[in-house]
Amino acid sequence: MNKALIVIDVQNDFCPGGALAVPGGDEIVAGINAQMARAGAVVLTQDWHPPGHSSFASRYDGRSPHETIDMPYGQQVLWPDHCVQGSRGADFHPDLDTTRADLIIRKGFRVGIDSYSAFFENDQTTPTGLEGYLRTRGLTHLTLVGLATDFCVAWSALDAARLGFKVQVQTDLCRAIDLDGSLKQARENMRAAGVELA
Ligand code: VGL
Ligand code: ZN
Repeated sequence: MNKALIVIDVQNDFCPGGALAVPGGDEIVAGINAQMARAGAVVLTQDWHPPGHSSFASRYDGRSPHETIDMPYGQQVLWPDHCVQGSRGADFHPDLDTTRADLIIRKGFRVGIDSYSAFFENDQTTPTGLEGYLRTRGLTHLTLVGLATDFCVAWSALDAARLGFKVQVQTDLCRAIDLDGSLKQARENMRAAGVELA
């Protein structure tokens, strides 16, 4: 069995009522549970920021969420405070069947750098360790689901394709933030990288 299901950031803060709510974010939970029950291997990712994280607009005077700033590693979108380590918002959605997970990988835990992708932080060089985990288990075919399609799911899918994994994004089990055309752009980038949008 060489297939893994990667469930991206299905956390309270990305669901309706959360700090960075993705429209319809909670609608995908039941479908993801059903998919997990059938999968050979299951990995969950968890956005996990320290208080005062450098992606939080609240850290800067006169800055608002969704503005872009220059960071040493490139451009960074600013967000409302979200998924703060140990907070309720950082918990998985209460209906997500987390018992089925073989691995939970946390990301964005360094204060000075964000990590959308499950594979690399936003400098696109600092690894999270997920690549090694998948390779040593012989997991070569990845299906990605979760939140948000145009940020953490897309960045994870693009990195996975670049690393040589066979990648499918199951779009009916994803929901998007869609900031200034980011969903369309993400879909184009994924298609161009050979990611299957199912
Ligand atoms: C995400 C923005 C900030 C995501 C995480 O899970 O897509 N987006 N942090
Ligand atoms: Zn985040």
